[in-house]
Amino acid sequence: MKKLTWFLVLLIPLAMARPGYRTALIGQFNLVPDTPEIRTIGCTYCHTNASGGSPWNGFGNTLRANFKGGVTTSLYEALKSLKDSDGDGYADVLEVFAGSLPGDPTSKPNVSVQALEDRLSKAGGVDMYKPKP
Ligand SMILES: [Ca+2]
Repeated sequence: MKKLTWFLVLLIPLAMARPGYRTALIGQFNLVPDTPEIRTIGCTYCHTNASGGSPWNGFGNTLRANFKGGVTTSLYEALKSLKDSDGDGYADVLEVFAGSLPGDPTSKPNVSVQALEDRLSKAGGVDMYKPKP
């Protein structure tokens, strides 16, 4: 029983801290918030494991490398860098815009880079992901 108590004491703060990053991304990406049945963004958006934690995928490492002023600022800076974190040929910002996973090379948009760049530009460009005041 004592081990279980310590496990819960350690687990609860971890479980409560990480959803804040996830919900920040949902807001910044202008996505539909989670419902009790559906998670809009899973932990594998930035982590290799479905339950989060270390290690991070390429996009998660890009965010971590830009982590200066909080998750929303680091996200915006990462997207502005036009990096292709998973090396699938699509810049992270294009994958965020298209709804594919910027840290998973098996997940990529099924339209051309040029078509996505044109659509992103018409939608407001990377500034549409600028942190909200
Ligand atoms: Ca991808």
